[in-house]
Amino acid sequence: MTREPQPFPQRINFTLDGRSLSAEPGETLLQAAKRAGIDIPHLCYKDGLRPDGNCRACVVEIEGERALAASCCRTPSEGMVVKSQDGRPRKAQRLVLELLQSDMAETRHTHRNELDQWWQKMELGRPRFPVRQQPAADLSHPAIAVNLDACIQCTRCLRACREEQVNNVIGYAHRGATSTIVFDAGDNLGESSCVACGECVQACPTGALMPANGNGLAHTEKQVDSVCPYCGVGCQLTYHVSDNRIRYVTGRDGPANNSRLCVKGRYGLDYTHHKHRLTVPLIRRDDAPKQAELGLDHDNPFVGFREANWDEALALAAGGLRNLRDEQGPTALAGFGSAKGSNEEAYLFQKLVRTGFGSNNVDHCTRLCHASSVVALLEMIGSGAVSNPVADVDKAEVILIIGSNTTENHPVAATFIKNQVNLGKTLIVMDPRRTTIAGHATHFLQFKPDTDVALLNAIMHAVIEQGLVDKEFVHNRTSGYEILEEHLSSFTPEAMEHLCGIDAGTIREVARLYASSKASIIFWGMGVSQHVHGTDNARALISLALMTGQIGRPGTGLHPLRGQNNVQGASDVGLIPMVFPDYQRVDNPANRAKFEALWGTTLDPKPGLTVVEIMHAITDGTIRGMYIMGENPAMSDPNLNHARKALSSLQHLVVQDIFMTETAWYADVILPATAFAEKTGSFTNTDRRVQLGRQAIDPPGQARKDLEIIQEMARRLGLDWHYNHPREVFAEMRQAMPSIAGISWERLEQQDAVTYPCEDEDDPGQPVIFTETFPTPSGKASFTPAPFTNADELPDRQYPWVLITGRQLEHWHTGAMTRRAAVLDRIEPIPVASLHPEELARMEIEPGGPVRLQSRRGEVTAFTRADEGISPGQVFLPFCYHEAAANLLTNEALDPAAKIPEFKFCAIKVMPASD
Ligand SMILES: Nc1nc2c(c(=O)[nH]1)N[C@H]1C(S)=C(S)[C@@H](COP(=O)(O)OP(=O)(O)OC[C@H]3O[C@@H](n4cnc5c(=O)[nH]c(N)nc54)[C@H](O)[C@@H]3O)O[C@H]1N2
Ligand SMILES: Nc1nc2c(c(=O)[nH]1)N[C@H]1C(S)=C(S)[C@@H](COP(=O)(O)OP(=O)(O)OC[C@H]3O[C@@H](n4cnc5c(=O)[nH]c(N)nc54)[C@H](O)[C@@H]3O)O[C@H]1N2
Ligand SMILES: [Mo]
Repeated sequence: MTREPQPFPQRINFTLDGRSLSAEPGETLLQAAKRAGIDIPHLCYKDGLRPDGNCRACVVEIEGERALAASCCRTPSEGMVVKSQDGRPRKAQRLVLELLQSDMAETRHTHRNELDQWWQKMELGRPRFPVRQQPAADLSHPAIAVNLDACIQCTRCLRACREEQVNNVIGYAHRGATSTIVFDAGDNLGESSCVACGECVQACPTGALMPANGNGLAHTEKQVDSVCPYCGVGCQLTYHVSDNRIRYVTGRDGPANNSRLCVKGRYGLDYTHHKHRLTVPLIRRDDAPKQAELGLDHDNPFVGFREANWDEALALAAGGLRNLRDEQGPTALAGFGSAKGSNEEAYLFQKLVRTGFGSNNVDHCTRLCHASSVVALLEMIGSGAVSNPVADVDKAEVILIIGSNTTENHPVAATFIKNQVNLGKTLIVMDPRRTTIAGHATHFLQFKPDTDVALLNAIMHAVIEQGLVDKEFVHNRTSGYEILEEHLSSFTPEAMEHLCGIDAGTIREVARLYASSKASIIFWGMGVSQHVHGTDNARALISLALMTGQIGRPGTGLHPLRGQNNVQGASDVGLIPMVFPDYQRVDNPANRAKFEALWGTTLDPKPGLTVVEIMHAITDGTIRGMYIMGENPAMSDPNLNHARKALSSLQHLVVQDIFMTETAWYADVILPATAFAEKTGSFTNTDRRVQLGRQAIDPPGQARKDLEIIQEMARRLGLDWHYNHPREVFAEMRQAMPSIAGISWERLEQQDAVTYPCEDEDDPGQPVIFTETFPTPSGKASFTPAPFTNADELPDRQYPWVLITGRQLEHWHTGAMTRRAAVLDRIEPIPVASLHPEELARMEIEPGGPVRLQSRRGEVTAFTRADEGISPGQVFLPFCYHEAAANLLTNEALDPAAKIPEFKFCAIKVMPASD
């Protein structure tokens, strides 16, 4: 490709207060001054927000102009002469600050009041003007305190809320002296549609918006840069710490979040300090029933356990596993590692199972998550990794989201998508529920659950029909297209519209938009993957991208949004039964030889069992002992009555967690581990970006670092391991994993984020992949046609409703962490089931009233929420509430290729709780 020579960007020379300065193109006077170390007061301006120029604190005098100019909005022109530090502009600046200061109440809500800071810098005296009438405080929101007596109406909060996060809650109302910010239609914040992302708090210069409960007032001793422990977006943040407590958190300017956070990252980290933290090793008492028929009593969780010292607990924990291994062979054991832990922890955990237990029976929650996406991706394009980072949406013309409730589950990623919609991009959302992101879509396809393949095949049919196949891409970069084309011939939009519930015209339009745009990108989530035909759903999506050539360039590709903060990393480092680190198959002799040499041992050539298969193997009596670190299968596995029975029938169970989880109740030994903020490690986000989580506080009581505990276990299983720091584990990982060979620990410490593939230390990392070839033997991608099939269990007369399970913004999976985070639990304290209001009316259930949900496998009672976004005949139930555990109802039927269970569809009955 030949490139036009780019003219060197012209810098603009101008004079400020007698100094010759030069500005970058587009740079404002204020920014150029700041860079040169010249202080011009400013309040309504904040880096990252659109300059608004409303406060006039930053006015400057420009030679030849009569009116003073707001330097935050004005760019210099060549030869401009500007004055900011004395005379007319300085007088005006002082007057503005004085007027604002006289409106401030006596009480301060923050120590970092920017108005006060400028006030001191400019050495101003007491304001001369009378104080205005002060508005009352609004303390109705659990996360955010509103004290408008400190508001200077700079509208930074409004821009943060509307333009940055696009949550559209804060507005500006009234005129003149009564003008004020408002929430929605003037509601109290607590009753408004606020999602508590706290971006407004971070933006507010005066403390008018602050963390509730005075948390933001705390003086902190140290600040520690880290990342968020919740989802795969990988937001960088800073902990503000004093007395070994995280006092509050601010967003850091990381590549995945540009300083933005969501409610969990900003207000949800106090689980770390919760009184339920495990602080001492626990051992099941000899007199306690082994079968854990203690009842699951959340008010009395420690019944049946006694405290032990570490030596005793570790001896028993590892001894029980060792005995089973020696007596019954390696396959009597299995391990679940964690996608909440670091790469180093996950790497050592799978190495422990493979070299200490002696089998490949190691898996983790990825099996319940994107396993089907990964199977389809590996099969068709040779790699399970995302092709482009989320941030690439700025280069896309069309953004397609399917089966992902992005605003709730990847909230910060969603902000970047919403930003693009505001710039006029096309957003197509496909989901059986009208979620918040659907409200931002230009095209929302509320199709029938379980019919992804019908809809996607019809879209592909329409692509062919409209002559929009990218023939050159298909020819050069793929094989097997003819079989796909033939397969699609019967999937006409007309034939599919009744199946999927989307009219043929819309199918054709969406096909045209997606296929003909310069760059289209697809994001998908659990709505696609968690079906018995999840792999086929993903295959259809991948085929769509391949046939239209919408992959392999900036702004165009495939992005299965990764869920847990480190599910990408845990998978990469081999916490999967069929593959060693870097997806090297265990049944390939060359791979095995390589790892046998690296680890100095012999390895099992047989792929191990997956999560749900392990539960079945326990029931069958083949697996007798387990080590579970940082997972809560007694809440997160399907058909819990079965899974819990299996766990309780284990001969020996070791659980390593930070809380007494439902899973821990079945344990023989419980090892108290450290929470995210109490240890250091590397984590890989959904963009394939490796980032550092840094230790900020010490663990409580006798809790120990996961990395240490794994090693203590390993030594007692006969392995001579001595890694003194995560960096030593990372160094070994680099030897085993070509994809991260170029990332050193030092580089992570310096750069804070490095994207892989990163082959050597000079490689800047590759955010966009598959640009020339696909990592398959032929270098080409291949098509796998997907047939349309139904869910395993369809509604019938006895169980006529469809149950969809999933998530809520404020809670994390099984609730272990977020239900112990005060603000999050206050916002969503009780189990809710969402139903269409007409259905509630028909059953004469008041919204908020209790409802009984029953499947062939179990029953729960939850409180209803009227939601027009869900279709009649369907119920949406989050799985975070132990009082109404959704997985008591779900079906454990598996996708045959990926072994992922069908969390997204099963048949239930619904009745008022009184029946
Ligand atoms: N707040 C919060 N955020 C999280 C998590 C959390 O627990 N809480 N968990 C993290 C993890 S591990 C993951 S995997 C992600 C998951 O993130 P998402 O994939 O967004 O999660 P879900 O809520 O499970 O389901 C997504 C959507 O699938 C839709 N759906 C249901 N049935 C179908 C169907 O048949 N077809 C299609 N196409 N869609 C369907 C649902 O209506 C729902 O909107 O979130 C991550 N982020
Ligand atoms: N019905 C239904 N079920 C589902 C899903 C669904 O959509 N519907 N989604 C599935 C998906 S996608 C996923 S990813 C799984 C998630 O399932 P799980 O991984 O089982 O769920 P979590 O609640 O995230 O469990 C994490 C555990 O790690 C502990 N923990 C946190 N930090 C640390 C740490 O630093 N060290 C240690 N040792 N422990 C720690 C927490 O206390 C918690 O017990 O759920 C699956 N189950
Ligand atoms: Mo997940």
